[in-house]
Amino acid sequence: MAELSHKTNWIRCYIGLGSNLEHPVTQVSRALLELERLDCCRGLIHSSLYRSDPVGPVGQPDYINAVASLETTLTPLQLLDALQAIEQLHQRVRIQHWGPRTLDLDLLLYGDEQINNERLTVPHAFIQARNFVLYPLAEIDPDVYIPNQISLADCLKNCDKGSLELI
Ligand code: ROI
Repeated sequence: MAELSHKTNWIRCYIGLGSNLEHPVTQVSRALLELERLDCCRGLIHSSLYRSDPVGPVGQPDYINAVASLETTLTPLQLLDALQAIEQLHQRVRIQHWGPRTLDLDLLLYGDEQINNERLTVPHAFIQARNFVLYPLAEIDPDVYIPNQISLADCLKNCDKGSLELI
């Protein structure tokens, strides 16, 4: 009898991290450790931490941003649930649209999939417009494929680095 073989499908994903409340460097560093420990996930890599000017309402503190990448066997919505559970561990509260937050974890890319449902848009809707996503992403994977969009190199040409700085 032929040997039964089971091949696990690992999908590489990219996650944007951001924080501008309650010691943002600590929030993002802790979240990276929590991502590393997620069930059904392996091979975490991450960018440096960056300081960025806030996009959104004026008067909020600067953000600390990073991008992480991992492989997962979770479905997109299972991964989203896991990311939201980590946000909850960081006492994430949604008070103001685009307002300050202790921790934001955005699923940027899930393999080469395009996803559009009421909970999730992948690639992330603003991936092309945000220097605090594009530059850290390029640091860890300059050749990453962004489905149905221009190359990361072209996105970078269109997106000013502004005052984004490595910390
Ligand atoms: N601005 C910056 N610089 N970094 C973020 O991670 C970030 N996240 C957000 C909004 C409020 C849009 N602004 C941001 O969700």
